[in-house]
Amino acid sequence: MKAKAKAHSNIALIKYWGKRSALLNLPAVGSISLTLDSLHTITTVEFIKNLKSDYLILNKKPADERETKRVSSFLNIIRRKADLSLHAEVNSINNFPTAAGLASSASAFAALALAASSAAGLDLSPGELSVLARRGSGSAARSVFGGFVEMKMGKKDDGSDALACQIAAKDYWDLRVLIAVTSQDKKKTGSTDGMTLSKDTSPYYQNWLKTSFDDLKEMRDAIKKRDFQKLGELSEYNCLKMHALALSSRPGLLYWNAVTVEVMRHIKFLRGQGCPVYFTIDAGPQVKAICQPEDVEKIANELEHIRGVQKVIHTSLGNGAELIGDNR
Ligand code: 2P0
Repeated sequence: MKAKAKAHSNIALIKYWGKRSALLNLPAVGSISLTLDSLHTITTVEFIKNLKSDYLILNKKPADERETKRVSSFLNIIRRKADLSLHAEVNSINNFPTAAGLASSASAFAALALAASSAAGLDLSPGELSVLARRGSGSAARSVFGGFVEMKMGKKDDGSDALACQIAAKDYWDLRVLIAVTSQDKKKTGSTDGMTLSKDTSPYYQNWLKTSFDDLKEMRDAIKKRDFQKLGELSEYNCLKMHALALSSRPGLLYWNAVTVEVMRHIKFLRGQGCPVYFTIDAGPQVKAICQPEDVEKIANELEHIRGVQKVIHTSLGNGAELIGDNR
């Protein structure tokens, strides 16, 4: 009753911001992402007889109560499905600093969904696994798949059609992402709370929902045609629109710092010089530069020299979640 799984993080080109149901964690909009090879989580789950409660070790340290509770609630979903009453020991390691404001819930819940469901004896299809991972974190539903991924908002109340699917595998198009880390501070408002606030208070929320369909359609088209300019322009547009929504919440949510803005400006400047590079930013201060392999070196060098940029992480596209090691 033990299994080990690995899943990669992802960044959304068309963002998920807003829920149509908080209870089942159903997104109010679809989203499109790239799975990232360099950022991953490896999680081992073992259901053990006579264990009094679930026990979580995060990055080699016992997790705090809040984190343990979140994982335990997620395991309850699996226990119900598998008709299992045992508690589990969960050991999870990220190969990137959790506090660095890089998405960790996506890779964490995708790896946990696969490891825990396998350890519980469930044999889920990738689609079923994506539905399960979504219950832990919306973005985790996408990390079940590799390469180019679309998350469907779904229409059903039970959430069975709110799942991700692969648009294209990573080898379809060799894109690169350079992550400019501008701060290691923990953010004050997490995504879940931020989304609720935007839904409840932003005067732009309904238009965000309405315009999401066109963005998704255009992005699918850009990927189909391998049209880098279109993919990049649309990523920036959708990213800025999401941040405008966050900013227009009450009180306003500002996820950027001064260096974030400086990096955005520099990316625009490089583009003006004929270098094809575009940015996207999640609910945090790090900037992700999207580019093509031939421009990686030049762009990384430029970003590293911006004052306040702490480091630049290079990544190509990664695979979906997979079982690793000896699973019994
Ligand atoms: C995204 N984000 O599409 C967007 C863009 C952040 C900004 O998905 O509440 O941690 O756990 O479902 O998955 C982050 O949201 O939120 C996210 P929950 P999650 O990547």
